[in-house]
Amino acid sequence: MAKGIFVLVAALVISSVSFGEEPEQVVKGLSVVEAGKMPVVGHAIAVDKNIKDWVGEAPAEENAAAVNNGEYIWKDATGDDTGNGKYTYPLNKTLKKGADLKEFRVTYDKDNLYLLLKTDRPSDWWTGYRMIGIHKEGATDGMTLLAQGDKDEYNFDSGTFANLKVSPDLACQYVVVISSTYKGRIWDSKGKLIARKEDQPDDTSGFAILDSNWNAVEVAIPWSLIGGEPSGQTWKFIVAVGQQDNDIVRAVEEQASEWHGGGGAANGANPSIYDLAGADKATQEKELGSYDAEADNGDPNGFATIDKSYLTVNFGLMK
Ligand SMILES: [Ca+2]
Ligand SMILES: [Ca+2]
Ligand SMILES: [Ca+2]
Repeated sequence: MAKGIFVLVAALVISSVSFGEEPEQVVKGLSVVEAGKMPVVGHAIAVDKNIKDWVGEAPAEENAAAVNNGEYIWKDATGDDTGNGKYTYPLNKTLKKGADLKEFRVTYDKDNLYLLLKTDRPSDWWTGYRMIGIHKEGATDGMTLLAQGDKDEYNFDSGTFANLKVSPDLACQYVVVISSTYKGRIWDSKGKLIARKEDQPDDTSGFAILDSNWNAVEVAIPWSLIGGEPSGQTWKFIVAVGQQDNDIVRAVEEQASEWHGGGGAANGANPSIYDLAGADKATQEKELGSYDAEADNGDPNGFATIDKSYLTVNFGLMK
């Protein structure tokens, strides 16, 4: 009898293994270099507040990349939203989080580049200030200062005011910024504003931005706005996340206060960016901490420089 029960139990175990649910697909995380060699096939996305059309599986590991189901996917670490390692959030409860990058995805079709940015969800509708620098490999023009803006104007059309620059190897042909749940700007290699989205009659046609649940945003950028389709090209993306303040970046100061985070420099030369894509926490902290605390306020020579925190996307040959 005991033997009979054993056989029965063994048979049940075997059948549950054989006919149980399929294990979830586990996608192995790749380094930025490895993923940058894999052509992304691309597929269409509807910018419609629903992110279910992003069908790629994210890698299992944090701070790792994957190319899956026609998408480039970077899975950023959770909890690395500490800027130079010391940044804290403002004290007001509506601004206590919201600048922790979780995922950055890229895909495309013949008309548009599509981006998805996932972050942690803020306590209120103050979604983050998300900057995406685009460097096309082989391009000779570009700006190393990421559309800083004119201090006399201090508005979203003028620039980012993020106190951030990139190394000459990463000089950007375009800088895209997403602010709030639906607004955006694109500047070109000379820092000239070339596209705006504000739900106004003069919005740039085709530049689409829609938020989903305050923790993900879909973006469509027509190829015609950013130099044409990238068939066979390799682009680098510099992705930086901060908080927003009247649609420019919210300054991180030396001491946290109700409306400003702390952990920066006395003179305000530090970048107002909490998180980057493309590198581990130590590298990110070093890069966001590479400002000159003695430089004059607003002097780009003192700004932090991004050199290693980027993603490499290999666009396949378009048919
Ligand atoms: Ca969608
Ligand atoms: Ca993060
Ligand atoms: Ca990060």
